Amino acid sequence: MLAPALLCAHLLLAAPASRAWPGAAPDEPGPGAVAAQLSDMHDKVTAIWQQLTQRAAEPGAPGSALHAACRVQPSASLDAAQPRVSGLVLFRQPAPGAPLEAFFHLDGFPAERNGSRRAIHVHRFGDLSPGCEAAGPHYNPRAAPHPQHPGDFGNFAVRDGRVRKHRGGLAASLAGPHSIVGRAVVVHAGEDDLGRGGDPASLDHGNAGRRLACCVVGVCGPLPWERAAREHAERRKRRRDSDCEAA
Ligand SMILES: *[C@@H]1O[C@H](CO)[C@@H](O)[C@H](O)[C@H]1NC(C)=O
Ligand SMILES: [Cu+2]
Ligand SMILES: [Zn+2]
Repeated sequence: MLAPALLCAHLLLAAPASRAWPGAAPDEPGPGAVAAQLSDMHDKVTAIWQQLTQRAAEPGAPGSALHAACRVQPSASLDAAQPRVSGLVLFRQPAPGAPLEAFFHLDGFPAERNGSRRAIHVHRFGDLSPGCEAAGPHYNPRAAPHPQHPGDFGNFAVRDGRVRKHRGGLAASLAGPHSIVGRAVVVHAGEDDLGRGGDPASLDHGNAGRRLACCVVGVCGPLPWERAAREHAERRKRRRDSDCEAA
């Protein structure tokens, strides 16, 4: 029972400081102030959680990074006309609270739509048995509009039916109260309008279209990430070499 007691003590101590919002009347915080307070409280809880869980490993020390994998499978509810997209999404976070990086390896997009862009997001639920619709809406723990959800990864260009992409600086986390572990990664048929669609749905899910494929994020060891990083480096080297030959 030590941890919850500690948490409460910290929150009580933190409360007076978090009331002083610039521009907010002291006794009637507006909706913006409430959102800011919630956000501030989340940051504090995350910090406390980190202190409680980082006894074993210092951040940045070898072996302290968090890893997760998501084995992408075609949605069980697809009709015959839809492409069967599958692949692997890998995540690495150097420490809880640090920015997340990810590899997106996907195959099975129609080759005739070369250069098309497809949205990928983290959705709320991890039960995908009836199809990717069961993943529910975007994972949105802070009640923010799209595309400010932690798992709004944006659009991915398809080349020759494939996505091979490394992204860094992602807002999602593999630890803490808003961890994406156990939730779903969903690959869409369409492009994310990134909140600029001009309709309410745009601020909800970006009008990214059908759900082609999905998977549940699960904790894993460092080996899949190391292999993907090696392959990524080799691909870049090959591309550099062929650019040199062309020049
Ligand atoms: C698809 O596009 C990429 C560049 O975006 C190009 O290198 C490749 O040759 C194209 N493939 C086809 C089949 O047109
Ligand atoms: Cu989505
Ligand atoms: Zn979103």
